[in-house]
Amino acid sequence: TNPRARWFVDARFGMFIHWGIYSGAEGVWKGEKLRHDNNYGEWIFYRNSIDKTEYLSLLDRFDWDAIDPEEWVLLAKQSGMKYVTLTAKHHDGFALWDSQVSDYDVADHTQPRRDIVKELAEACQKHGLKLGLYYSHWVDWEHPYGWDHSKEIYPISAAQYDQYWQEKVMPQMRELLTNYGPIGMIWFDMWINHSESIVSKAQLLQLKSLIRELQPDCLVNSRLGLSMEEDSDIDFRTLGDNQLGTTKLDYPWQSPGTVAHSWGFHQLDTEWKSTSGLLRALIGNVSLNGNYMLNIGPRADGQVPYEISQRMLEMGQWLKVNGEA
Ligand code: JFZ
Repeated sequence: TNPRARWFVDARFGMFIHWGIYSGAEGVWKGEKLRHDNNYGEWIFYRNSIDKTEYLSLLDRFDWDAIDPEEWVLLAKQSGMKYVTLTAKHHDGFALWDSQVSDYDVADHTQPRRDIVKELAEACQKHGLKLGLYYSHWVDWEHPYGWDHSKEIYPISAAQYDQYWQEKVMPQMRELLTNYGPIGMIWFDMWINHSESIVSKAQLLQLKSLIRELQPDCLVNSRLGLSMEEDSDIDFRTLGDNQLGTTKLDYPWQSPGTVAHSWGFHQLDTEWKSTSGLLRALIGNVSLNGNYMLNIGPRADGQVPYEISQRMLEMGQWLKVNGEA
């Protein structure tokens, strides 16, 4: 194993956090349900064709006094998890930190200005957990040239896409890697090969070089858009749905998972998995030397749904009795 990734292989269990403006919509927009079968609450901006400025009005539903990222870290710790990965920027393009690059960020829409990445980074430091940041590089619905499935909206050229890349992705990544202390991993999300996409391999390598330059210990997952086979410098592979156990993996890897179905909070998403089913998922991953990252979708007031926190705490209890935690 690549020495950089050793802590990650040993960690085994982490927390994924999907939280952003979409958490205020809860999977419903103007009385209409999310316009897609998969019901991913965090996709509502795009699925329901919401206007970029109107989308920001969902921030009125947020209770900024109640929101405390330290509570997420404490839940992770009590659940036996060793790291947390927050959606610093999801596909909607809204940054959860104080970004100088764009005013589509939380600091410019809160009074006093909030920086959720900073608050979470400090809580992780305080409680000894590693910090991961999800950054949607490939897809950004807010930027006029940031949407790769260009044909679905309007065509964009490679030059326009590169403009998005150079003026938003690169400088925002520089901010995240400069202003928040040590970052355990940047978690990218791209589920097709770059050869089928408007993003170029050169752009992906440019981004990876920036990470290596600014934070040499920071891990990069395969959903940067480069497989471990294509680039041996990728630190771990993120499996897709139903890939567990289909290939023997002799490098670090991880499965992300949810407690119900949607990643972001969704009021109609209530088919909760059982604690024993979630434990079997954890054990199934760990028995094959992998890693499991289980998701919370906090509400607009920052609260973690009881159905999620209860199951995670039960898993933490099981690990206390049976594991090394
Ligand atoms: C992506 C995102 O679109 C989604 O909103 C969420 O953040 C999730 C963690 O990642 O969705 C995916 C990407 C890849 C697969 C499934 C869902 N996959 O490969 O099976």
